[in-house]
Amino acid sequence: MKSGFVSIIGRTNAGKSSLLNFLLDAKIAIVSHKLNATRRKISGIVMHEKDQIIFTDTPGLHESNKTLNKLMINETIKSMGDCDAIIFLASIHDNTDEYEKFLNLNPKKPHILVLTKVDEVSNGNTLEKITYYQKFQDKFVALVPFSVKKQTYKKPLLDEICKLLPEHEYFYDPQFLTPTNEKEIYKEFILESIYENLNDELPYSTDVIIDRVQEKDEIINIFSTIITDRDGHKSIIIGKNGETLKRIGISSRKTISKFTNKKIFLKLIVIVKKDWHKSEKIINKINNY
Ligand SMILES: Nc1nc2c(ncn2[C@@H]2O[C@H](COP(=O)(O)OP(=O)(O)OP(=O)(O)O)[C@@H](O)[C@H]2O)c(=O)[nH]1
Ligand SMILES: [Mg+2]
Repeated sequence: MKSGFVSIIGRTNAGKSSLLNFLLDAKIAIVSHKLNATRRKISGIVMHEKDQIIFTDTPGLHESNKTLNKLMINETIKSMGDCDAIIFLASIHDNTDEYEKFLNLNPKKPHILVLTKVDEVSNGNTLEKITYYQKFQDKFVALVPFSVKKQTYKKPLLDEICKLLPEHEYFYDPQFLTPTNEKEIYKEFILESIYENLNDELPYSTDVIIDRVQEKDEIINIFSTIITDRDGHKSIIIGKNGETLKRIGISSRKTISKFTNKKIFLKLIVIVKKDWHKSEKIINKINNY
């Protein structure tokens, strides 16, 4: 019996959160075509035959001088050390630069290189890309092509990962889907809905706090605050006659309800805290709420 921790690392938008949801066969992580959707790590427990893998999805690697982004990148770099093995995920469209940047971070744990989104190119292109990466073959333990969309190569990937795990009793009850607190997951789902419903830069000056959760038999009451940094942004989030906030609420409720299998009552309010994303103290407070 094996059990161990695997961090999913890669540049922003590579498909890390999609990979975690796919391996879990459940949605817990925020997915968006917009960059830097994942702001904090989130973990999922996957049972593969007799072994247990605890995957951690991390914020994408990128360069930025912004306080929020720097804290996100720090979290990812820390996750590279807090694990037994790493999956480095690159999109099939990427050249090897992103991977070389990762190698320059000096990963101390063994890693599997996964080339994802192969559904978007021909088999010939995939093979050609694989040959580019062959020159790094003494660095990675295995190279696995992958596609979340086509749902291929799940077993070979999990087989390879299990080879890297230590013999250990299960860290978590195999029935559990995630060790991450449910409040954290509700927060991600509401943020995902903000990414879906607001344009451009606005989601980046916005975050979510879960103030209170009351679980009753059939219904969960969730009281949540959306924090933004300008009065103008608050008006946009609320929208004409509250329409935008209503849309954000409806789609968050749907995702949370699917996850919990319960009816959801969701109360959303919007507050303004000027430049919150420039304050390390406030960001840490939001992340640890
Ligand atoms: N065609 C295709 N698209 C994919 C695949 N995996 C992910 N995507 C898309 O890629 C985009 C980014 O996916 P995410 O899972 O949010 O990427 P991420 O690496 O977690 O991004 P950050 O959290 O921003 O770092 C989304 O639009 C996904 O639908 C895949 O296998 N095939
Ligand atoms: Mg992500």
